[in-house]
Amino acid sequence: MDKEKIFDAAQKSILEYDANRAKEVVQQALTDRIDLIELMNKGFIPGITKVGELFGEGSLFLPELIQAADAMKAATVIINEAVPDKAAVKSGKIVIGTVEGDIHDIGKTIVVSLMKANGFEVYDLGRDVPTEKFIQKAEEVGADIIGTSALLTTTMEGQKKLELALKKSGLKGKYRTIVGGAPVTQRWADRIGADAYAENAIDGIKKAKLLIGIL
Ligand code: B12
Repeated sequence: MDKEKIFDAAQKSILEYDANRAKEVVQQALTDRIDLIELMNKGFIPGITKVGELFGEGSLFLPELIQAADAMKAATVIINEAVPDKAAVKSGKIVIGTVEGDIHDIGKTIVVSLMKANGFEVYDLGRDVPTEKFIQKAEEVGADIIGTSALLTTTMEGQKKLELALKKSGLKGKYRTIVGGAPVTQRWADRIGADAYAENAIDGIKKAKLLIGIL
């Protein structure tokens, strides 16, 4: 199938809250050897972004939003599994998750896909992750970076809590931190003392590489 048609179908599957269709589109892309990261960037992400806008302006409600998110999740899970883990060219270890109290994980999961595709060894802690767990995992695996995602203005506090906990335990500097999520800004990162802020997944890769000095 034509590449553009697949991107359109991907976007449509999210806008129509159709998880089965979303999965089919990924399978089709796999068969047609279409770059899955491009499929994400040009198909699924525009779809969920549009859904977010519709929800924001009140023309779509929570039940639809949940279904759209499920469809997005179904696609990202298969993509994540299919994205080759570039074991031979590991560029750094990153522990990543969505902060405590926050169950938004679509954006974080996209970041995970792209990090993996760029040779990072990724430890994905999922969502609603307590501060201590980020630190514990980073210590366990000898991480270079800890990445946190926050989608609610209230849960952004979790990113601040991590900075404070790192300082308190003398680990600030041992791990570089990167923050992301729709309400998060560079200003917030500066304020809490995070080492980097990323606006989106692609920016996240760039910043992560800068943090570990390979860019
Ligand atoms: C989908 C969605 C949901 C889904 C989440 C499903 C899931 N599994 O993730 C569901 C339906 C469950 C949900 C629930 C809720 N939601 Co909601 N949700 C959204 C929505 C529409 C889209 C979020 C999304 O997935 N965007 C697409 C991804 C690709 O973008 P992203 O997350 O920003 O990620 C990108 C970048 O930010 C960056 N990034 C993100 N994280 C990280 C991390 C690192 C390390 C890096 C480098 C980069 C990075 O890279 C990503 C890819 O490019 C947003 C609207 C919006 N404008 O954001 C509301 C929104 C975030 N939700 C909102 C609210 C209020 C809620 C609820 C409280 C609703 C309720 N009344 O119950 C609950 C919260 C429950 C909880 N405790 O967490 C509000 C938040 C308001 C605020 N300012 O705090 C928003 C803004 C909607 C709105 N306009 O009111 N939600």
